[in-house]
Amino acid sequence: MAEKTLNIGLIGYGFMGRAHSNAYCKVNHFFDLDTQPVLKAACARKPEQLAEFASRWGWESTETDWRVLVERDDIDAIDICSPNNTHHDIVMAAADAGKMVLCEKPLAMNAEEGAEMAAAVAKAGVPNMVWFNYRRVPAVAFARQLVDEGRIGRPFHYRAKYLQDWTIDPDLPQGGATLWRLDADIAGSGVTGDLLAHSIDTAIWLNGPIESVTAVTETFIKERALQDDPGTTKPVTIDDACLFLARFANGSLATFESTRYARGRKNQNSFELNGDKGSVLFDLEDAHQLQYFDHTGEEHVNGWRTILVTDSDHPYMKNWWVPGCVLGYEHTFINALADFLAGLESGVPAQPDIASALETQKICDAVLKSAETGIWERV
Ligand code: SOE
Repeated sequence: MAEKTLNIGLIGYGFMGRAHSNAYCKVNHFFDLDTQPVLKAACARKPEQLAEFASRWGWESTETDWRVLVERDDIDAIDICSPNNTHHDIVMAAADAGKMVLCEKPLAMNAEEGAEMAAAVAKAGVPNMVWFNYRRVPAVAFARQLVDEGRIGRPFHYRAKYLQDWTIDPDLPQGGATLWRLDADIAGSGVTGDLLAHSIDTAIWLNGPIESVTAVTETFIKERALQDDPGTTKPVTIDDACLFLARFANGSLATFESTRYARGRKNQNSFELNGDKGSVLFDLEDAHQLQYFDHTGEEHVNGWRTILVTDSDHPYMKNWWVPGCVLGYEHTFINALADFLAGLESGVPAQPDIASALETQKICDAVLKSAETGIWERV
């Protein structure tokens, strides 16, 4: 049984508000932790929807102003699930109030904001984490284990794709409660911050720092109506697609591709890493397995093998079901939260924290800059 409690104040009740609420409800059912999160207060601007959300998930109280939430004495940690243009101000205020911070990705609108946020939490000495949940897919963590075990050897190539298709319809509006990801003033960027930030976080976790990039972006639909004012249209300034080349500090080369215009691709987040001793291939649309090529065995029987990453000695799996029973999207948030709480107990902070997520933000900025300048940019 958990001995301590951690009072959470959650901001935002959309897709991520639900994913995080679920994690707070479940984490102690599956992980042995000293700390039990308490769903203390949920915060959002629309009182009716907020009340419905709070009662559905069991939040004890509500606030409609995040500044009030941050100042509450009974809140230990602020969890930010609101749109990207709110992250900076909330983190700054939360750090100032001495609260722990859990922040959704992308960290910020740009690296300048991110650097201020990293400095603020460092100065306040408050534990913090950015929810790059795909690190917590057991098969992705298992890929990292294979890298650490030296099974990939000297890396040569990294190939990442993050493909979706939900914005192809030109009649889809932008902005508003659900489509703010299409509005650069709120999201900061398009697929670069929303999708490639995930790919970059995974890539630098598996293969180390990225030194330089050269990118191309495209906005396919140039104008969209506003969700909140259908009669008015506004130019679209997000990147609908972004492709970039990168050089890693370890000498390997990478390609990254992301779009919301790949018809038929719903959430294809995939990567392949090729080294002299072996390769790994992961695809979120087959999230329970990892493809592994081992070149160290006898040549005539070498081949790609598909590893079902569900055994109790695979990452995270001893906390879940019996072998062969696969996890889903929501479990990645529970695993992430378990790591955060375990980090509080061990004193070894869960990653990526804000300082580490700033590296991803810097790469996103360099990518967007390169798309403008047309030349290689150093990170
Ligand atoms: C966008 O469609 C989105 O919801 C991202 O914002 C998430 O980070 C990604 O994991 C799934 O797709």
